[in-house]
Amino acid sequence: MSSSLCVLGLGYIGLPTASIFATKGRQVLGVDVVPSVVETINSGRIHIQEPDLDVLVRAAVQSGYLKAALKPAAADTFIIAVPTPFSVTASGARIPDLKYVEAAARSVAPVVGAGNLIILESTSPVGTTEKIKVWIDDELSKLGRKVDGLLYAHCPERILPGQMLKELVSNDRICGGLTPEASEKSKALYEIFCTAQIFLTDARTAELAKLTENAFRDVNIAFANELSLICDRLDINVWELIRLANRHPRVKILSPGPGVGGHCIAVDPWFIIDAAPAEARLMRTAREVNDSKPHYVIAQVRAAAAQQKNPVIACLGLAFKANVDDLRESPSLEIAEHLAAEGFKLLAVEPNIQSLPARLAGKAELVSLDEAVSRASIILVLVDHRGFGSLTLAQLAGKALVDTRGLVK
Ligand code: SAJ
Repeated sequence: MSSSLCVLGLGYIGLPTASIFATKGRQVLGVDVVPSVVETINSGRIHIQEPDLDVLVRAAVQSGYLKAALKPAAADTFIIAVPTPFSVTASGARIPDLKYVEAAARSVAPVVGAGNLIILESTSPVGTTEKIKVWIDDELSKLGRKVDGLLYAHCPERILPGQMLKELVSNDRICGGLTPEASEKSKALYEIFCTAQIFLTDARTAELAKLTENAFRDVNIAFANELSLICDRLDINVWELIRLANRHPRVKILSPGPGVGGHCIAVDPWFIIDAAPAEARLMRTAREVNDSKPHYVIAQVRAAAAQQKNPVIACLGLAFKANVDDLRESPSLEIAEHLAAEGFKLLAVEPNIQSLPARLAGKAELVSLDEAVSRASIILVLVDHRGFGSLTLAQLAGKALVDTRGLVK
């Protein structure tokens, strides 16, 4: 197929996607509204952290197939990969905020041409792909343009931060068009780099499928987190319990932790809950269980500190999960921040960052694992980073331990 692309949004999804198409010899214009992002990418560098992404982007830019710009230009295919956050209403309800998707959709109206394919990759509430068509039609009529045969599809990304480049190629995909032709054309496009199976459906099913995957994981993590509270109450080791229960051939309990972070799992279930509040009872409860876990951990640390004279707390890990440097929406950072606000002396260990984020700057010291373990009286394990795996109970003798990840043996 002819194949120039315009990718709107050069973040965690748009940048790898744009780059991989470029390395397959497709002319790609990456669009971002942030000038520094455009400059960084055009110089062959990256503004986000993901293993091997720097190499891919450098190759894509040096080949001449990937360029970045602030505004879209004509292309055969437009891929929208901008954020879809939620906003919280005065009554506390969480509702999806489609302002970035709408702005991206409207921005392509001046440059779309007959038969172009417009793909939404951003995780979105059911009905968003239909809205994109309405927004573009509206913008075209304002511009007095008539463009025939535009095709629309939702093709959600499913790649796991930390393993994105591998999963981009090897994960199965779903292409859900507003018409069968749009689904087929999308499939042909992703076959350029995707070596796994690509399934066709309609746009609404594709939208709900993506949300469902993350809601499924949220509910299952909530089950593990709830078990950890039950086990604490009954004085049972939750890690041993899960290890034993998982010996059943049809049981696969996930791991408890300090809460659920990242930009996907803690957000996407709300898009389902907002659309079907009366029915999505389990998903809402799961969200509440996972969101309350950081407060439970803070209370555990407070209780340990109450037993000591001058407690010094070592927070092991600030990232939202193991072996990434991403601190956004991190329950570990939320816990550290709360403890600092309560006036505790805090040592933070986060091997994946060079300096503390603004939220903790001046309120904690960023130190090595060895220094934290020797100086602290309370060891709070928040992230199961590779480098923390060598810690032993014997090493921590005489100190209080709050291990949210079951790391220390
Ligand atoms: N977590 C636990 N216990 C577990 C597993 C995870 O507490 O047993 C926590 C992690 O520590 C982290 C959070 O959950 O705070 C989310 O981590 P994750 O590794 O489960 O997922 P993400 O957010 O990095 O990526 C998810 C993935 N979705 C699924 O696995 C269903 C990924 O495939 C999606 O592409 C991504 O969301 C997305 O962009 O939607």
